[in-house]
Amino acid sequence: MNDASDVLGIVLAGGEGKRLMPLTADRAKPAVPFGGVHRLIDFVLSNLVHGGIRRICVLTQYKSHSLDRHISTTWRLSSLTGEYVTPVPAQQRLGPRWFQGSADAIHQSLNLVYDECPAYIAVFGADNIYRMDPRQMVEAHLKAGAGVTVAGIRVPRSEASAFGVIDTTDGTRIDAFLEKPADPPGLPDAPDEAYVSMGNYVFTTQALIDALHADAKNLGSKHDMGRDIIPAFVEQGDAAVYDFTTNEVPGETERDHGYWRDVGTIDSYYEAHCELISTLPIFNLYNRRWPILAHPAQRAAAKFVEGGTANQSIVSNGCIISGAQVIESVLSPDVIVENGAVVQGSVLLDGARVGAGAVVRRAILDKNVIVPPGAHIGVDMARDREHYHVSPGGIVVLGKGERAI
Ligand code: ADQ
Repeated sequence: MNDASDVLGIVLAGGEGKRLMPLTADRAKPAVPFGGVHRLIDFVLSNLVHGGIRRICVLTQYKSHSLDRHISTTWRLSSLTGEYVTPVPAQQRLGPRWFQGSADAIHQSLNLVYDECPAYIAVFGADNIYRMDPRQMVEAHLKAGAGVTVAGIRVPRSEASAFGVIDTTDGTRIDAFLEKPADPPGLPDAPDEAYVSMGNYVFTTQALIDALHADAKNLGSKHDMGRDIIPAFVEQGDAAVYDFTTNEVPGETERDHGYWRDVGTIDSYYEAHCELISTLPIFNLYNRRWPILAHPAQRAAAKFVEGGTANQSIVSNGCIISGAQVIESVLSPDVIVENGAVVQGSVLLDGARVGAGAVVRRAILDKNVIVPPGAHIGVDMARDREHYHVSPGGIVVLGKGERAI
């Protein structure tokens, strides 16, 4: 099947993202900026849209204002051809309660499915960094003939307790599924690796509707896709797995083939940025055949004056580097770094300002953070721990609008 027109896309974007605090203090996790000019949700939406799935509902709930604004300003598809990306806030359609879990979010939004009558539904998460052609997964779903197909990838076993772990003997049928097990089992051919769910599912529409109705009646359920819905399909022998490494995307390189990152924590968010900035990065943001779409910042181009430099770095529009050094860093639009300042190994979001002579190392500065002249961040960790949020990996984070001391 190369025609994705009979597939409705549902993007789950209502997660709170507690482990990304303070970046999620004021915005939904899928709205967190990434890679200079993107937001996390741009990755899944780019994949769906390039893959021909162009009727997309984005289910939102938690602090959704900036996410809603981003979707309605950036993701305007052609209404002439019936293509759309629409944010769907929690609406209490089934009684006076907000979404209880990701499955309840879809259950409460089934009116969208009844309106569209699609043959298949692609339910994708909103906070991962990757490229994927969803058509190939839909094809695999048709071939497997199960009610649901789950995208799977190998990750180090040490990280697998954050994911749903898949057991398959024949590589297609899922024999068992454990959501976030404390002690995830390794693979027979690679004991240090586990096969996990990417949180992307393709359902045959009626199978999803039946499963959601059954789940809604189950008083013991948390109404969560990974905890309740997928295990229910597995129990009935009706779940298949799609091996993500078989997915091929135009323009990808050997290095970024199969690249997928969950950026659910400050450390993984920071690491994923580090993977963007080397000369030959593991994830190539410059693949023009499968671009990650973004809202173009209507700003003047970045400017370097007074001997200011940036090396192994991404510098967005509107930035001014004046007599300062920026090294191994990612700068969102409108960042200003002044005379004699050094920014190294850091991620600076929109409008952050680093004053003259300041030093910023291994830090994430959220939108509009101000680092006054001469201040030091990431230099004296004991002091930083007293004043700022510091991740387990030692990354110092200043929240939106914070002023460093
Ligand atoms: P998690 O990412 O931990 O695990 P969850 O917190 O439910 O699961 O988030 C999944 C997606 O659903 C995210 O995009 C989130 O924003 C969204 N979401 C969460 N609650 C929601 C709600 N009430 N309304 C709307 N959207 C909501 C999941 C799977 C694992 C899998 C990992 C892969 O459960 O099995 O391994 O994704 O990252």
